Amino acid sequence: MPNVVVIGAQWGDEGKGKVVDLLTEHAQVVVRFQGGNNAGHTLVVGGQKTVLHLIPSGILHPGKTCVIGNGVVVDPAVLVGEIDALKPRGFLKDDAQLLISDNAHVIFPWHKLLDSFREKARGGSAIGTTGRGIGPAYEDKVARRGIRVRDLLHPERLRRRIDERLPSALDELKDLCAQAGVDVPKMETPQIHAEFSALGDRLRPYVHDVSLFLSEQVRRGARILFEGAQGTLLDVDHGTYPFVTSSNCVAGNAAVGSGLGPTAIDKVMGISKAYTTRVGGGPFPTELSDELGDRLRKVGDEFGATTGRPRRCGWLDGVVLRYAVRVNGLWGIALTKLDVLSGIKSLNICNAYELDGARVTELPGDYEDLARVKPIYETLPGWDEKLAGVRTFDELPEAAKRYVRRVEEVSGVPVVCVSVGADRGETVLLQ
Ligand code: 2SA
Ligand code: GDP
Ligand code: MG
Repeated sequence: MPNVVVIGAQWGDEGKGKVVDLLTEHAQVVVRFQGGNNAGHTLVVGGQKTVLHLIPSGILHPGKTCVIGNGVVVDPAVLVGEIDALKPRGFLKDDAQLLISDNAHVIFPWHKLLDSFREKARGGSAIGTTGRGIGPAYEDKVARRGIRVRDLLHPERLRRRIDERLPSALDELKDLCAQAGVDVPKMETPQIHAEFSALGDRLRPYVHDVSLFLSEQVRRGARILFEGAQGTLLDVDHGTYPFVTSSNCVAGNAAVGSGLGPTAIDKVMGISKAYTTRVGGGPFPTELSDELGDRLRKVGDEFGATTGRPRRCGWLDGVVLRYAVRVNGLWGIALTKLDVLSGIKSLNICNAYELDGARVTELPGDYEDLARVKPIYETLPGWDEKLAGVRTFDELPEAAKRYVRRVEEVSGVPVVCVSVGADRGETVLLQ
């Protein structure tokens, strides 16, 4: 297997964690390159479930190196919690298995407070963020006032940098708290400094120049897997702006967010559910706000892996898939959760939209237009058989085979793998 980027082809939660865990067998290094602990990546191995938020989904494989790249925003308490939860279970025995970029930016308490209070202030037009401080942390990075993982290791610098940032964060919070009619939460440099330098001490053994490490691995011919978080339609440039996350989720960012050149990437695999989900606000043309949507949520267990929020569910959207193929340069698709569609009499796939009386086959660029489109569906026969035991393409019911083949035609790229259950083994490889 060459160096592969695995990205979400929809609005996230496509099953990237499961696919990355599966592919790790064929790689030596797994890298997260964007997002933070807004992500929830679920791995099920032998019936045992692990949800990861920051540590790459290769960590259940002993001997594989997991890397948190410079493009990630790190909540150090969450990361320490994740490390501490893995170790008693026998994972991450060797600390050398985890590397954190010294250039990754840190999420501080003001980021989380700003995230939550701003969402409250937005009222009905809220983005529906995860409240983890992701947006405000990326804002500080771009505004050139962020504090990085490397700063946690230098107490004096850290104190100075908290001192520099805290007053303006408090000013904004004061306004937001006044609007919300609540007291401003207490935040002072000494407490934050003590807490974050202690966390820095805990993380110290893992902090490295990740770009240097990765380039050395590439030179030696190690196979690298890049693990995307969220999904293409949540990308800050290419998603349904402004209902997006604050990082680039598309494959091109795998290089930037890990400190490698784009020539290190060989292939890009997109992950798509056999239907569509979205969590948070924003347009979703194929959403099913009826019993069928409820059924997909129940059978597919569609609840946020980080916040527990119910996910919005709908039919597969071919316009979205083709767009994901284009902006990521997808070579193939891993189609997940096909099992969830069992028992539905007929299945819709959206192939185009109607907008102001015209048929459009590309994604409208403005969210207000996307909110107005009417999906144009084609209907395929469903199947009753349960798919969890299926391991080869030939074993799939004819209607399921037809559905998979239609996904290939609509998207224009091959389906390279079909997932029929949450467990690592519940997978059908086509290529
Ligand atoms: P944020 O917190 O600033 O990144 O939120 C901005 C938008 O991005 C969406 N977003 C996500 N969408 C799907 N899954 C995500 N991870 C969790 C999961 C979500 C959860 O795995 O289920 O538990 O709720 C994720 N993270 C961010 C978010 O909903 C906003 O629309
Ligand atoms: P990620 O963010 O893309 O890693 O996806 P999440 O972990 O947030 O959400 C995917 C959910 O679907 C998790 O609960 C997985 O365990 C589950 N899952 C993944 N693949 C399949 C599948 O093929 N069938 C079923 N039923 N569940 C799956
Ligand atoms: Mg998720």
